[in-house]
Amino acid sequence: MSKSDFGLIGLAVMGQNLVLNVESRGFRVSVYNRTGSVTEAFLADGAKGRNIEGHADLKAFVESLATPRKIQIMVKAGGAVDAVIEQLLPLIDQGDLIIDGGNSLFTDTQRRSEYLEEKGILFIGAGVSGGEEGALKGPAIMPGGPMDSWKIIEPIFTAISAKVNGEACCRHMGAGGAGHYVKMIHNGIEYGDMQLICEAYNLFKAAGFTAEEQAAIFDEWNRGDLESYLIQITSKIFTIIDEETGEPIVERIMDRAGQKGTGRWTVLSATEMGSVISTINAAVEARILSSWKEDRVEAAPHLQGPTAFQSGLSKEELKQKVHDALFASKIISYAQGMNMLRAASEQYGWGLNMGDIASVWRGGCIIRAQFLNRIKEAYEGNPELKNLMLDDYFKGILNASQANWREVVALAVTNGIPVPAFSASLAYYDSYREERLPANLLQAQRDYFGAHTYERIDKPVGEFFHTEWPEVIE
Ligand code: 2AM
Repeated sequence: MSKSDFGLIGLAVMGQNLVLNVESRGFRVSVYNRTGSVTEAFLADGAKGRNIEGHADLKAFVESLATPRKIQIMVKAGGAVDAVIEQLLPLIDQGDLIIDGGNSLFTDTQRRSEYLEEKGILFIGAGVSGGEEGALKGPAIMPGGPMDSWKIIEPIFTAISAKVNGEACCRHMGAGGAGHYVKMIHNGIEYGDMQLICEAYNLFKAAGFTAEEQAAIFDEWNRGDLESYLIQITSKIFTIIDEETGEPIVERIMDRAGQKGTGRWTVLSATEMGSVISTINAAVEARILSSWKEDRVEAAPHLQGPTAFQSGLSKEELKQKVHDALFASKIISYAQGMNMLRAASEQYGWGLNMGDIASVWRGGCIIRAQFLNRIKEAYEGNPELKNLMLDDYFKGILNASQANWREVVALAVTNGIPVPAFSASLAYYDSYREERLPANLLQAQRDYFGAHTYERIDKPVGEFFHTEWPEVIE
């Protein structure tokens, strides 16, 4: 029997669907799973009658692969990846390629890259996005690792990935952990997009919009400049009625959000590098706050706020203003995310290409959206673009939206409706365009208690001054 073109270890749903996707593009695939019964079930069901062979024995699995072997690991992120790598090492040869397609932390990927390079084993850390359906029909793939390792898997990954205008949503991102880093930022941005949509919904709900009306709004938005997968599914969510109660299902769902941690990793990495991603940060914190359900229920009767929602706006007016607030905030979130990627690229020497990243995110993944075409164009037009907000298209949108955006944030604040991501985005916008921030006072305070010195606006940069501040008498 001929050898397989590709091997995959880890047959949870993502793994199974990727196997089916690879096989459907004309490749022979071998599979292995720690628990053999899972492999058997897959062979008897999804893989039945297809060019897929399963193995209960890892050695036989490895031997079934054509060299250089291409083995993708799709197991739980963390120690399981290391465990599988260790099991493979005695069985594979120098020049074989291991791909980690899970949601690994980029520093783990950096470590594994170095470890395997020493042993002459090729390694690619690939972010894969698109959920179960994406894995089956075409995900966005963000591979990182040495270029020559990438070339080995490029034909298969290009074949299985999503396509936009005939272009594969899969490009080599950079060395080492670059692929998993880009995937991490993708997830952070996904958190931001979702939270912004939730804030729009919260305002609409307070203003008395029915689920049906909201389904129509998001459907309309999905046909305009906000067109995206997340807006589309949001529209559909509002159309689903709970059979038991006859209410929209969304109103029966517990308001306690889960997270697997990639959003938190994004925030940690941003803090470490001194990047500002306040929209994503707000989204991560909003999830954490949502999980304090019992505390919130307990606090609700004790802490006062405004009662009846008042806006003085027609529903049509409110809809338009919320649209502008959402779109402007989304631009800020992406501007922050792209700048964080650039900072990481400089720090780790990855040479990330912003246009390529936006291009890969256009299809297959959760944040896929029309507007990524604009981001791609912005960075292709000016690879050195300092901030997405300063690109002509995005600048135009922000300038045209800012008045409505402010009005929405003010309205939310007046009515006691939390809009952490809308307002964090607006504060970033207003800070970034401010020539003079109040950090002069901050410098005075630092000089007061710690003699940290300060620069003066009327003296050359780099010249430091100190004031003898009056002694504080307690
Ligand atoms: P299992 O079916 O044997 O549990 C998602 O959990 C996937 O990762 C599953 O295919 C699971 O295999 C696999 N997995 C989790 N931990 C693993 C480990 N330590 N070694 C090998 N596979 C593991």
